[in-house]
Amino acid sequence: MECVAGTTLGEFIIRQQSAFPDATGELSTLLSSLQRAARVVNREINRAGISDVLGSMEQLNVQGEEQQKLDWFANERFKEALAARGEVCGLASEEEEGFVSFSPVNTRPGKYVVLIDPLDGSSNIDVNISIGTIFSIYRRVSPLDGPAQLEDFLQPGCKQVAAGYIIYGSSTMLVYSTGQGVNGFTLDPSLGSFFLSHPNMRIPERGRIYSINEGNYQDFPTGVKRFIKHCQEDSPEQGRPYSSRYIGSLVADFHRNLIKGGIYLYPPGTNLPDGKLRLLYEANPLAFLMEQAGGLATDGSTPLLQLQPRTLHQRTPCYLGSRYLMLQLMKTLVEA
Ligand code: P6P
Repeated sequence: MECVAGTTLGEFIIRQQSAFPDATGELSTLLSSLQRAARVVNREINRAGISDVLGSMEQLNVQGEEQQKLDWFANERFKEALAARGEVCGLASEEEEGFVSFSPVNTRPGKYVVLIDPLDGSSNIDVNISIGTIFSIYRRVSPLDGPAQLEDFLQPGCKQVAAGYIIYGSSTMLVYSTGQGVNGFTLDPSLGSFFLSHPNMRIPERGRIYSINEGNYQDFPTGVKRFIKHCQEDSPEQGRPYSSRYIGSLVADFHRNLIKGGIYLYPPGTNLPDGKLRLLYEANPLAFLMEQAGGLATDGSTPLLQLQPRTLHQRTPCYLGSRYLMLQLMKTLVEA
């Protein structure tokens, strides 16, 4: 599909939908709902220092993590936006213990379910580091005439119909895919619209960046230690060594590596035997984007998109990145 810069996200969604005659427009409306909520969350993030939304809610979320005020705010805005139009029958969120079932709008049951990390990396809010929203969309598998069921949410990542993220950074971007490649849209705050700024995003085949919390080095599997040693000793391009770049905000690390090339690693460890990242609303949507952009995504032995989820908040080891680096990593993991 021809990508014309200056195209708004809404125009792009409509043009992409017209490529599928059987499209009913419901997914397009769903994506537009996400866009509207993103604008509201973005405004609140940008005012965080002057409005009373910084800091903690003085309570733990379902993960046992201290819930930031903006975590709660973002969760409520996306939940409201997705419940309002009728395309979505249910939502699973990092901030909700169980999934939330939405009442049908105009008796028309929603065809889709959405899984979301409403504000990933929120511990970085108070220090003004980029944070993000990550979303994953599936067509429901339970009977259309009833409420959402758990099976609608526990589908393997390869069944996603769309996935993406919003990064609230030096500029605010919405990056998503419906399976026809990855496209990035930048918010023009003066107009309140997202404009196509990064058409057909492809991750560079190699890249020189590895992203991992090396503070956990002693805990890494042997293969990961060997891979890091390879990065520190080898030079992917004549004389230009690899660089270690780790922000500690998943969407920011992912977005940089998607554009510049590189690899993001969150391995298992003693205290986190399945790693830290959540399969359903962090690893799977980013794996979908990574594969759509020409990269690879694995848990160290299986492609992430092939994993059969067991529970809503299950964690997974997560390796995402440029094809060359990922093949190097997997070779090292097998040899270990
Ligand atoms: P660590 C933030 O809490 C997050 O989920 C991701 O955004 C980030 O990549 C990761 O955790 C950082 O974890 O253990 O390195 O601080």
